Amino acid sequence: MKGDPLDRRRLLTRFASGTALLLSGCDRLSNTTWFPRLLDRATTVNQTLQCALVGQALAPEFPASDISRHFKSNGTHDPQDPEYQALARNGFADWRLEVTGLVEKPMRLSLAQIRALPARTQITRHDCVEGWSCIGKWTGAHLGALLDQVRPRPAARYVMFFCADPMQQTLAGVVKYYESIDLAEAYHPQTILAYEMNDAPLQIPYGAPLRLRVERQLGYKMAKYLMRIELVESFAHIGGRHGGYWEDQGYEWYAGI
Ligand SMILES: Nc1nc2c(c(=O)[nH]1)N[C@H]1C(S)=C(S)[C@@H](COP(=O)(O)O)O[C@H]1N2
Ligand SMILES: [Mo]
Repeated sequence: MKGDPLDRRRLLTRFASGTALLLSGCDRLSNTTWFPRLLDRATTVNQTLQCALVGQALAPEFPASDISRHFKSNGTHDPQDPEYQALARNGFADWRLEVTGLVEKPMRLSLAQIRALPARTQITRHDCVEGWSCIGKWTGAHLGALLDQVRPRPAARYVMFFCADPMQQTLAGVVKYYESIDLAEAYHPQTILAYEMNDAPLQIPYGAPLRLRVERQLGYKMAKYLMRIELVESFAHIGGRHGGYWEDQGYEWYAGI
């Protein structure tokens, strides 16, 4: 922009309409019962600003022609957990997603019940912190729709995802993969619990039967092999206290791309 008034006006208009869009997303959040309370309690100028600036901004989406011919599987490819393996042998017919913690109505959902929730399909780029990217097509239930069913209690601030795959044996026992996001990210329109990849049921290397997609963050946030979701006020008492398996090893909790 070289000070050309037209360009500047265009830019400003674009910025203004973009902001309006983002703010309408935040508006929708403020109409929920829990969000204003979340802000009341936790309000920092920063958090409010973050909502205004990146609140509901969408991660880029791509045409079908961009889908990677081979999508890399990373981390766990096949959980070495007897309970998971028994569920897999049975085509996940007995698998249930437990939803617990700070919710009015804890639930145990079958895959069929999750498939019946409002869904979204998106073609997005998966960026791993190791430096590779793949584009894939994901279909899954809106996490927000699931949360609407269990009804987060006012104290809930984070959604924890507990996975089937053992990562480490410690003196305290087996450590399994886990992750967390905040409620604003949980209600983002592209945050889905994916059961399909490239129009087929999600395969084991990619997190069958259900994995999280959080498209504005790095791959390690997107927990595969989901077994349980728990709403919490804080993760200071969970695992290594940093909100995720890799966070406990020093990775950032907010892995924005
Ligand atoms: N349960 C579980 N989820 C996980 C991992 C893992 O090892 N276990 N690896 C993470 C990392 S680092 C990446 S890059 C992606 C890889 O997903 P993909 O196998 O579909 O490429 O899953 C993430 N989610
Ligand atoms: Mo990754």
